[in-house]
Amino acid sequence: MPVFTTDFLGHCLQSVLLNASGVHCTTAEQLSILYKEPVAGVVSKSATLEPKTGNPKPRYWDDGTISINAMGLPNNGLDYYLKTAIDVPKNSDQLFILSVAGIDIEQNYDIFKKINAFTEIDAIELNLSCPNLPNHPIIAYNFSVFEKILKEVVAINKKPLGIKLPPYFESHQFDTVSQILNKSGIQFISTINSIPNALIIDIETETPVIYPKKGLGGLGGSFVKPTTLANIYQFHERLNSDISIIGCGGIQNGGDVFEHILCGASLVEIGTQLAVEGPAVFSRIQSELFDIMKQKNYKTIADFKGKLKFKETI
Ligand code: RRO
Repeated sequence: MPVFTTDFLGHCLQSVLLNASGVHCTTAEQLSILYKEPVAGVVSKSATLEPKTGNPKPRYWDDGTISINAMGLPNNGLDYYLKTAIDVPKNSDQLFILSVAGIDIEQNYDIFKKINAFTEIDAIELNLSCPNLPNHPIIAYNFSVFEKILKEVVAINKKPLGIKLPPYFESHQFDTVSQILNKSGIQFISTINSIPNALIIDIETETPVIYPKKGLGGLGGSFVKPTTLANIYQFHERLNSDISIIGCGGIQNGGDVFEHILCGASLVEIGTQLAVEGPAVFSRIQSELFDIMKQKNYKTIADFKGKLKFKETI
């Protein structure tokens, strides 16, 4: 069996797989179930300072391949997830990654002040890309606000820190965001969050499939994989080598994980497919990835990480 030598934040991990924040990670029970699977760790549902019920239902839909959601950050509040990090048993080499998403800038500062005291938090994923909060535009698309928040949060924070990014599309966006990230002092990025403000329609009822935001929601699943790969690849080209990349978007099988790693991801997050298939997805995908590595005679993740090849011109 191939050996995993993925080094992430100084941890030598037995797996490259994580759940995507938002899926199977809102309660302590859901997180405890994930730890029993071959995962590198878990990512909790993005927490606000106080518990939040989220948007009205129906707010999630999938057809087994793609998903759309406008959940609106339903979560049990920061204190709940800090307590969960202490209470829920895990293997010593699995990570607890706390996802946080202050609903405004000030709240992010309050959240970070509170987290510092908790040794059980291995890393923080700061979500600056939630697409579904009415009247709250995606912070990571406003580069001056993005830079300001990063600077102030890094000054307070004492934990390994990553940023969950929205998808970007233009090379000038990758240039600007990478410049901000390279001087920020963060340790990793997670790319991508769902593609914002998509619309899926049910022909029979002639309505959108979800209710909030007039049906507009974040798109996930197989359709988003090419956008994810392009984001991983373009950040891998531009970011300092000490900033790791977690890839997230459109993983359905071991081949998809292989592609994420080829583009430069150290770890990957699984969202829609976890919602569709349940926690058993992790052992299936892990063994599919091993099979591909075996066929190609790759012994470690480092053998192919970031090593995308290009065709010669004819
Ligand atoms: O809860 C949500 O509506 C949500 C969040 Br916070 C996020 O980051 N991404 C997403 O697709 N949904």
